[in-house]
Amino acid sequence: PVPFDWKDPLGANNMFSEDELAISETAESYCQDRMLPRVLEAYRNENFDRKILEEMGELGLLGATIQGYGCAGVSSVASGLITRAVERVDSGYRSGYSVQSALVMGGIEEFGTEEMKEKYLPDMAKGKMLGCFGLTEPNHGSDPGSIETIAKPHPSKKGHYSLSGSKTWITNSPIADLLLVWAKLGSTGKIRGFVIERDQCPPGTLETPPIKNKNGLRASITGMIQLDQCPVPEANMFPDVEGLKGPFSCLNSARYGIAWGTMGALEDCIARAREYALERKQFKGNPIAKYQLVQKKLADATTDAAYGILAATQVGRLKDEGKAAPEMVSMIKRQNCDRALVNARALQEVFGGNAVSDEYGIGRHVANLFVTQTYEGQSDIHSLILGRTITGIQAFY
Ligand code: TGC
Ligand code: FAD
Repeated sequence: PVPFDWKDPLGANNMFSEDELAISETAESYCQDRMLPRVLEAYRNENFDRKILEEMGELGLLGATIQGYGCAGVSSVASGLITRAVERVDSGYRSGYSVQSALVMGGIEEFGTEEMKEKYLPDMAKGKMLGCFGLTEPNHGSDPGSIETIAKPHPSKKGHYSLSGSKTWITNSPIADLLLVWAKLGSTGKIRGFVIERDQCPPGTLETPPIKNKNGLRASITGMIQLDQCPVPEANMFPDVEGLKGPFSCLNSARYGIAWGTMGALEDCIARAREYALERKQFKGNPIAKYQLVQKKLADATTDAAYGILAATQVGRLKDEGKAAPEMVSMIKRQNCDRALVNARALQEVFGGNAVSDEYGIGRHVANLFVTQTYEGQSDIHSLILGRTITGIQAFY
């Protein structure tokens, strides 16, 4: 019989092209050799090293699905494999990478003018210019249709809008050079996207204080965006997209990436728990891996990771053929985040008291995976998106 490989239980590697496997290997080697050694310190000290994005840029891993502008132009499955490699190390590193690649570069590529693309994408692809994506506000998270940040004609600067409002829980905001901010245009009340260059903002009009002391995602940097009559050139508004379609189109790609990434984090939990269970002995010198209850935890987690990879691969293929409905993305984002979190929590038990030591890595994944289940649409919100499409009745309001 064909031997079973617990690292690739359903033979997903057979579904990837040679190019995709090569890209995956480049990403995995970089992440294991260069990122992994930094993560414990970064997580302890809540320190995001922006050089990581520069290093990823040097390898052509940023904005990788974009054609041209210094980007690699790879398939959606290849970008999923990169995302999985990054999150195998840490969801916080994947967060920094996803915001740069999917939310900001992806948004500019889809909705920006040719001038914006030429001006920003090549430097962003190199990781020399960092972006953040500001949608969530202190009073509006799951319901971004109600955001209050407003753009009006600037009272004194001709050809400029004046943006006022505040955004919270924004990944990369304290270090971002470019801020993609979603605000309502005063004249129409419709949501529009504005690309703000930090170094063009006069003092006092833009502040991005960090949010410290997080109990998850500590290797990523998170903050607020506070805008006080910030002047933004009219040319920096996305010209043709209005309403929630703008931010949600960017989110389709980022949510797709999270479905891949969380499987990387879960696979790392499985590998760590398996190794620990084979080494740790209890009761007459038996490795705890001998006990059925421990084996069931590994069987459950390995099954969910394998199914999750197959589903993400299928949606990736459909995405490239223009056949992926946004609800498919909701389905894999919800399922993979939920299963990653449930299984990581179960595998944490395998480590006994040692699970509490950060040296074992499992607690870090569990805390991170709570965040992945919450941002980009909390799982219950994705349940309602699916419920709405299944029944034709919306349950939000
Ligand atoms: P709804 O009526 O559903 O839609 C309004 C308009 O938007 C269009 N639309 C989409 N377009 C493209 N892709 C999608 N997935 C779309 N979903 C909706 C829709 O067609 C409609 O267009 P139009 O032209 O008719 O106006 O709007 P709603 O207000 O009823 O939405 C409800 C709900 C709950 C589905 C939505 O608001 C939602 O998804 N909430 C979750 C919020 C969220 O995901 N926030 C993410 C913030 S960014 C973030 O977390 C980044 S973390 C990054 C990291 O660190 O990795
Ligand atoms: P709420 O909307 O207040 O929801 C609280 C709870 O109520 C949730 O469980 C939710 O599912 C539930 N709920 C709400 N409405 C309903 C309903 N109608 N029916 C049933 N249940 C409901 N945002 C950005 O814009 N950019 C970023 O880069 C970004 N990065 C983030 C990084 C981190 C570390 C974190 C924690 C968040 C980040 N976010 C970002 C914000 C994130 O997208 C929001 O936290 C998320 O959308 C949920 O919004 P909320 O926190 O306001 O929760």
